[in-house]
Amino acid sequence: MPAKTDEIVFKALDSFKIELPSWGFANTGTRFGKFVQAAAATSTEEKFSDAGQVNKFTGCCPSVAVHVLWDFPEGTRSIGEVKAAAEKHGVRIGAINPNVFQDQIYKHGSLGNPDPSVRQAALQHILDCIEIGKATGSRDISLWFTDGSNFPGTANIRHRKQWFIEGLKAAHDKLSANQQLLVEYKPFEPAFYHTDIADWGMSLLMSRAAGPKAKVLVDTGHHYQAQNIEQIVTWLLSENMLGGFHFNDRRYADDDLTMASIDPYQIFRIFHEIALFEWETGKRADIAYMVDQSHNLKGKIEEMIQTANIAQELYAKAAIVDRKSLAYHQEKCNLVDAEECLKDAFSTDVRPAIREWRRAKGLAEDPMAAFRASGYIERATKERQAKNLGSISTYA
Ligand code: RM4
Ligand code: MN
Ligand code: MN
Repeated sequence: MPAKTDEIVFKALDSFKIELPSWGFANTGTRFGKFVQAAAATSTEEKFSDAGQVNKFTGCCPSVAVHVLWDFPEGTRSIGEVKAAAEKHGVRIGAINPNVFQDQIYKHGSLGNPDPSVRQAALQHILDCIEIGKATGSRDISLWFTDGSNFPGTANIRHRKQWFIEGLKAAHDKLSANQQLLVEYKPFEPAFYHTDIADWGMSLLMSRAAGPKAKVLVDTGHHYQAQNIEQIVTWLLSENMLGGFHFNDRRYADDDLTMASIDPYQIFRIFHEIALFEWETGKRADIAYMVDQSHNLKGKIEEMIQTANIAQELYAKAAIVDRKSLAYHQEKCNLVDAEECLKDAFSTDVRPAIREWRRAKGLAEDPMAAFRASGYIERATKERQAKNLGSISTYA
């Protein structure tokens, strides 16, 4: 690989961080059942401990997104304890995810519920999360709503839209100067007729209505089949409205499989559009890269290391696209040459350069092998198996 390519890869990796979700370390399953893993995290502290391992071996995952209901059992009263646990394991608390979907009151929605007292309760929880974010120094409040309906005629879609705007505005009002709202969309599930924030356009309108510190969050699993996600990404970038990503892969619906396991070219194309935007504008796109996966079958820490590895690899491949040639070929409508520009970069084996980058950073060349050799999983199994096998697992 030419020295120049190595240099580009090094620079790209230096700037690339991806946030881990606390919920990726606990036992999860499908609606049909859960296969409990003996070594899975059983507490918020154990989730941080596991995330700390991923960061220790990959060097690119310094922060952990938290789900407030699952990680802050006492709400704002848990802040001190949770903060201390993160510090102890060398990770930072990242995006704060409110949970306005699990409580019984949310059967017919949260901010879009026809009952004003439920809307108020949902707003109050989001405001508590904003306070938690202030206390933990987290910039992002990451909002995902299950709101919607299952049957035609059962909900007033326009009223619900208005209630959402009111709620998001009220939340936006309470942000500190360095906080922001990320508004996630999803076309269906759990609602199967209409979802209040179903696609990026709705999310964009909601964010704009909420205020200047609200942006769109793109979860790669939250689209209809065949949707061109990288086009959404470029449009949001050009509108300065791309706030962040939840990465995962899918084949059918919101499958939450390992990032790039089904279609690595998809993630490469997303990273390429971001790199192209940064190259053309000369400015860094301020994007929260986050993982949102559910590890039901693979070992959770191993799956997360695998995810961090592939994320780095695809980010590096996107960085080495010959953008000057690409621009030339696009201009001349040289279709084959333009396409080959992307494919050349995608086909380049950047792994030797990544290994070298790791060596230079004092990291293990092979994070997975180093983790396996560390004995961590054996220790965790011993410590946690009684709790895991003896309890009915929850999504938290
Ligand atoms: C949703 C969505 C949210 C995540 C929950 C657990 O499908 O992706 O981002 O917080 O799952
Ligand atoms: Mn998500
Ligand atoms: Mn999802």
